[in-house]
Amino acid sequence: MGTALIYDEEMTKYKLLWVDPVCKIEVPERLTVSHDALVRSGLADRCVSIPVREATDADILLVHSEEYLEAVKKTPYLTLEDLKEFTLQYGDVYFHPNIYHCAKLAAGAALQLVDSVMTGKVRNGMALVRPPGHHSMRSAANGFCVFNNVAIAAKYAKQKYGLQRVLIVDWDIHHGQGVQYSFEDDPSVLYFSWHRYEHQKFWPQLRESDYDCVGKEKGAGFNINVPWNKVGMQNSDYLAVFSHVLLPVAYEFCPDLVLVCAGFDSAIGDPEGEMCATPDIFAHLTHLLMNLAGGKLCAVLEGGYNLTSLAQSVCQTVHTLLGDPAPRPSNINSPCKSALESLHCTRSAHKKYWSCLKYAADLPDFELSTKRIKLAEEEEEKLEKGEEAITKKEEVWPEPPKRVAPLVRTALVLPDGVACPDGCKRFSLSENLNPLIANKLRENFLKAADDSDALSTLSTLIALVEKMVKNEICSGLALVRDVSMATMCVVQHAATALSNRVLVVCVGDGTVPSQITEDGKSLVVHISRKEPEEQKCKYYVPVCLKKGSSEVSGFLQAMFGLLLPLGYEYDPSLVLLVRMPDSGMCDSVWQQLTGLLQGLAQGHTLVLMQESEKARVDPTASSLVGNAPPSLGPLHAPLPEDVESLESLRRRLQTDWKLLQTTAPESGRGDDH
Ligand code: Q9C
Ligand code: ZN
Repeated sequence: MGTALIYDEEMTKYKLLWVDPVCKIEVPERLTVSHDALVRSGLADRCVSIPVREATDADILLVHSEEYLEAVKKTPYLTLEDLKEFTLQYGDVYFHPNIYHCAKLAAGAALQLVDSVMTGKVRNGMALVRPPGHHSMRSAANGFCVFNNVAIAAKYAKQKYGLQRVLIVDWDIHHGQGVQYSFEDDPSVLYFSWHRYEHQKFWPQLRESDYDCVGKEKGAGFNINVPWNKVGMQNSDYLAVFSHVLLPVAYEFCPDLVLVCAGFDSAIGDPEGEMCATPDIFAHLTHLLMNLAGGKLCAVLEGGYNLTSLAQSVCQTVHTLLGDPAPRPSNINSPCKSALESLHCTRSAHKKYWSCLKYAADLPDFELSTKRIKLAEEEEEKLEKGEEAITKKEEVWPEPPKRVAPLVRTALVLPDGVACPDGCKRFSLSENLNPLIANKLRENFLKAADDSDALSTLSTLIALVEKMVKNEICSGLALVRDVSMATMCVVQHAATALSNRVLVVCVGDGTVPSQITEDGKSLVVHISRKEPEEQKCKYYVPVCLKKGSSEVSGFLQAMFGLLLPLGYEYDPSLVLLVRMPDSGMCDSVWQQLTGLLQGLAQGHTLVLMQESEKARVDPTASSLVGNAPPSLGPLHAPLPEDVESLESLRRRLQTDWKLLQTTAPESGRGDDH
């Protein structure tokens, strides 16, 4: 199933007609450069192109008042002077005789996207629109926005398709206060936003953008704000918030549809955001959302004012929507102190609403809560002394590397008689086995038996790994007689012979060969029901989860709180996912795990399973080729003892693995940018 791209040149046909330093960055070229970049990279051609339509009055009235709609309707007929005058009643926005038409197309584009995804015409998609939407309110234009495209889309999706839960992820660098106001008391729409805040110093300077505004009445807990109190946030800061706040809550919420307020002013080079996350981060943010809601994801453009950064970020997003493997994450380091403070605040504000956050750390009730006031005072002093000498430096960053998807997406090593699923390639040794490798394998692994069958499976596996490392094949799956031995064999070959870092994720109670983790060339995460022996080194992470009715939530907790951040920080070039015999893991969770891990190592995931698990081949292959698994359903609370042991493990490991942090170090330490 494909990816929709919705765009119409008409939306470039309005612009600022007078001098206004605040509005001059919102230019028609924002759309043309984004679209041109998609065309030039061949991405546009790979998408299903869907026409825009005008949103109807009824559509617009889902969010806006009649008075406001009627007022905007008159703007095409106003003189320049009257347009200026009309504009003045709103904040940071401009009108133009053609903006009403464009605003109807922008909202209509979002609705066309929702329709294409909900009817199954495509799996996901992106709408490139102007004007943006997330700042506009029931009766007010604001922040370059006229109609609230995404809020309208959410209401429309609920009404037309009877959806029960819609998730809105707002990764634009401004707070989408219009979206927040639209759904504040509505538990069926979960709104997540991170935004430049600087303790309320940054536009739109609202008290209600802070972390403690969690929604009202029935909607309490369904509004999540992560305020950034410093500029310069980087990839690690964004990933930490996804891992430790958004993803666990989103999975617990279990949306039927994901809408993204896809603003790219949160990327490096943007004059508004002044953040330092690189465009490739959007490949990861997108990937991480693509396994929710059965893959139903609609991204709608919001901000983004550095034309270079914007075009690159849009391409990264669309690449990922199309299913191309994400590039290796770049610039991963420790989240900065200020980001950890924000993370801590948001988690603690939401702990009473989400069972995945139930054991999140409380805030120290001094300091942080008074920070806003303290900062306001400092700022006044600064202004008095005239300290505010700002020189903006031009940011430079490398262009994201070309993303070439290997010709073969998924190759399978299967015993005769096991059918190869559609869309996959059966992998067998084309040439004769390299005698050197054969000898080594025989020596290392098959000393006792002269088992030609096992030898040929292992050597086929080695050949597969080599092709994956050379990027000729993206992912793989092998049914083997002895997963432990096959694991050893692959790790030794990849880590030693090819000198790559391998992330080994073992699920189930079998024994994991422990000698493979000594030198950091592999990182083993072993998830089992067994109480772990004490931990040997930072490269061996035993995770214990008790079996029970809530094992799904326990597993997800481990996946987002531990595995994902560890994986991102370790940055392997190959992921080996090992399903031990009797792991007892249900298909949908297994598929989520497989899907998530493919965000690492450029999608180079090799799955090993015991020969007896033939029934797992189809579901596993399905996620390896990039299909989104079905939703897991709303989740139960994880077992307290599971959460406790995960939490103590996380706390122990966070000195070695900085992305595991969920609170700011008490003082001094922390690499602040
Ligand atoms: N430098 C969107 O990104 N101006 N709107 C702020 C502070 C308003 C941004 C001035 C920015 C509106 C969709
Ligand atoms: Zn913005």
